[in-house]
Amino acid sequence: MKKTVYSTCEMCTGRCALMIEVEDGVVKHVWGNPHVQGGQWLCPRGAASKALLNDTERPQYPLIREGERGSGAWRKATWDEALDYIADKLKAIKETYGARSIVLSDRGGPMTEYERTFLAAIGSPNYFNHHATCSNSVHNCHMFFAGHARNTVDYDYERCKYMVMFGRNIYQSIKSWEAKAVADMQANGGKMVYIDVRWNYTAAKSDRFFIVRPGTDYALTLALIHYIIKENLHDAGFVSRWTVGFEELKKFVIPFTPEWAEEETGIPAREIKKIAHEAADAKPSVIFHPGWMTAWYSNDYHFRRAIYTLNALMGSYEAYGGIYLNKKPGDVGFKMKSLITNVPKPKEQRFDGVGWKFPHLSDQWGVAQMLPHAILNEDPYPIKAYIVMRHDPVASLPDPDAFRAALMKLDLLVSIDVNWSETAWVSDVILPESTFFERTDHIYVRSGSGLKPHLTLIRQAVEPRYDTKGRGEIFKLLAERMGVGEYFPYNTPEELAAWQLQGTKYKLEDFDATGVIELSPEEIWFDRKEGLKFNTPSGKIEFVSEKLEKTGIPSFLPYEKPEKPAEGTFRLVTSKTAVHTQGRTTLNNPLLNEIVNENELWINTAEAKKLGIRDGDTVEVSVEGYSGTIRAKVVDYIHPEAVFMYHGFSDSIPLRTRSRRKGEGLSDMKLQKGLLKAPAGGNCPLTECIVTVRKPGA
Ligand SMILES: Nc1nc2c(c(=O)[nH]1)N[C@H]1C(S)=C(S)[C@@H](COP(=O)(O)OP(=O)(O)OC[C@H]3O[C@@H](n4cnc5c(=O)[nH]c(N)nc54)[C@H](O)[C@@H]3O)O[C@H]1N2
Ligand SMILES: Nc1nc2c(c(=O)[nH]1)N[C@H]1C(S)=C(S)[C@@H](COP(=O)(O)OP(=O)(O)OC[C@H]3O[C@@H](n4cnc5c(=O)[nH]c(N)nc54)[C@H](O)[C@@H]3O)O[C@H]1N2
Ligand code: SF4
Ligand SMILES: [Mo]
Repeated sequence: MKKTVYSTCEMCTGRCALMIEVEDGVVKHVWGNPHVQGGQWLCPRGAASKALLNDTERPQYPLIREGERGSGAWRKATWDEALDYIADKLKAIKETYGARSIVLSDRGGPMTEYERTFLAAIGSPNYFNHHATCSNSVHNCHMFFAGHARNTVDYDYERCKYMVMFGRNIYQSIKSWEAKAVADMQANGGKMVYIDVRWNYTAAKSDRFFIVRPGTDYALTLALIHYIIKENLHDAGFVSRWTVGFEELKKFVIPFTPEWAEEETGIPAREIKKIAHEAADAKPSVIFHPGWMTAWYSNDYHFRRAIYTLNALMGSYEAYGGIYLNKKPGDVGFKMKSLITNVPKPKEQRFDGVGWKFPHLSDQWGVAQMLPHAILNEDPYPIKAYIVMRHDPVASLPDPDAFRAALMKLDLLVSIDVNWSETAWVSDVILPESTFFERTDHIYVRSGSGLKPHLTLIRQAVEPRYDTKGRGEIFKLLAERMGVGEYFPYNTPEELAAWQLQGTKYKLEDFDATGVIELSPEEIWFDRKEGLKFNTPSGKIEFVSEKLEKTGIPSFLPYEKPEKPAEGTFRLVTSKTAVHTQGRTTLNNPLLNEIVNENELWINTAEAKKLGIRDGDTVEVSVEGYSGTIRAKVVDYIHPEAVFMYHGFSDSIPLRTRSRRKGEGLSDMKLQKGLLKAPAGGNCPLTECIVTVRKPGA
């Protein structure tokens, strides 16, 4: 029998809408959902998702550790046994040290209700997610700047006339629906300026591309602000209605001329002026795209404020072709029940200092890199148990040896994953989750549904291939064992959907036809004269934020030159290939591994020549205490101060035979030694990493 199941892709967290073709209980093919946003594309990883379902090299039943942590000695357990084991330990830990000694992290995003509800229900405030290595500082900055997280605003790409992107490799670090929207923008005549420290596919597709000196984008944005204000190129009406602190901003940027920025960034002053004029001509249909990954520099928090300032100066907020505030179901009077809002919020202080030591950082994301310090020093209090849900901190945070060493001191470490993650490998219990083909999750408001909010969910297409369970069942069963089962008011995903939709006119079956429920047939735009909703104390965009200044952080930060690496040393820059997700997630996927299975170190041609390195040579890359070798890729289009490699690749898990094939390789995270730190925005400063490159024997 044939059927079509509409669902959501989980090969990364882009959450593209899927159409899955099933025949006689077997997935035949996976397509983008043609009913969503004019038809969804899939990237190579989405297209290869069937191989994850069929992979024999994923955990197939619950496992309890038998030997030393990390020794790879496991015993097969039943679900009852594994869940009892976890609950007994958690109860004992809670009894002795209090609920706050239990921490939980996940991948973040809208599909996290079960685990966050569980943690709050047992009384711990200590939820955090992966954002310390992704966009913490972008989120935290925009909260104080405009009262919104990064992702509660979105971009009206299709109608944008001019976009400037700073290190947002949109055509390679893909969210398919977003890449398509940008392609549509370019097809509609929109211009794209791209700024990166190296060439990549996005650079190739842009109208103008500039190689910037690593870590100096802040100088570029300050000069743009300086010139825009000096030449009166800004949207004066928007600025006076919707911002506070313009006069202070104007004064602050006086020294930052385009000529000064040319010295810092290497981008000619005339080009900086040209960007300012072109953007101003296109305003307000302009996007200064804040991107994410320049979040990995220490000065990032204020660089972000500067990028968002440019959008405010252009009047792009809530303008056609600009940045808009995401529309929520509440904006069309729709209310859906959620598990998490039913639980009282735990009141204790958090382990990571968020809300007290770091009053400007949000508990929505937390600061993961504080965990090792807290475990090892019992500061501010003992942490004894850690549940890791769809997150692999050992593969995604810098300095994995330091992180792993702290995990070894825990009384309980549990990983819930579909793969053998690096963190799972050192856990006490692995709970294998059913893949997104094999489970139905709770209903959520689809990200990217932006102007027309719509609901969707992951829906089960086939029976679980192995002895795995979905997260809805896992956390319900754990909650029952912990005596807080009342917060999980369902027995099946269908019952949960009915509970969520109670009091609305919808039913689960309403998702059958297209995979989504559109809550608004028309785009919703707020009135730019009176109706913008900035959740700041002034209700406006705050160039000057008294609230921020009260936490000891200035509204404006003077520019500081980044360190120039000494001869033979380089700033290590990392990012993603188009066919893999993050550190380990898809590396062992049989199809994707076939396409890309080896890493390279990009190095500038002139610098390579100085070091006697030729294209294809094996080179040694080191920091104090760690070194490894990798093949050199000698290229013209990378800044001479930087070397680049893709993230992940080195794989230490013997059971993953495909990605392990090339041995442990060179680990970018191990090179990022000592970077489990938290500068102003809460991000790990991953790019503050200076490595030595040499030809072995030279
Ligand atoms: N050096 C360096 N470090 C980086 C990056 C970089 O470019 N360079 N990128 C950073 C960025 S942007 C991010 S977002 C983080 C990401 O870091 P993580 O959040 O740790 O990475 P993910 O690959 O998204 O997934 C984590 C785990 O989720 C598992 N998983 C996948 N699908 C499912 C599922 O359906 N259920 C369950 N239970 N588990 C699942 C995967 O197998 C994987 O083990 O890494 C960051 N770290
Ligand atoms: N295929 C694939 N797609 C993905 C993911 C994946 O793992 N694989 N992950 C998803 C996730 S979680 C995220 S967060 C996004 C991330 O998507 P992006 O924000 O595009 O992040 P990266 O791919 O890390 O690319 C960062 C770029 O910043 C550049 N860069 C480094 N230093 C500087 C600098 O000083 N200035 C400037 N201007 N540029 C600099 C790097 O060279 C790199 O090209 O991608 C998402 N899409
Ligand atoms: S970007 Fe690719 S891997 Fe990520 S959700 Fe979309 S199709 Fe899946
Ligand atoms: Mo990310």
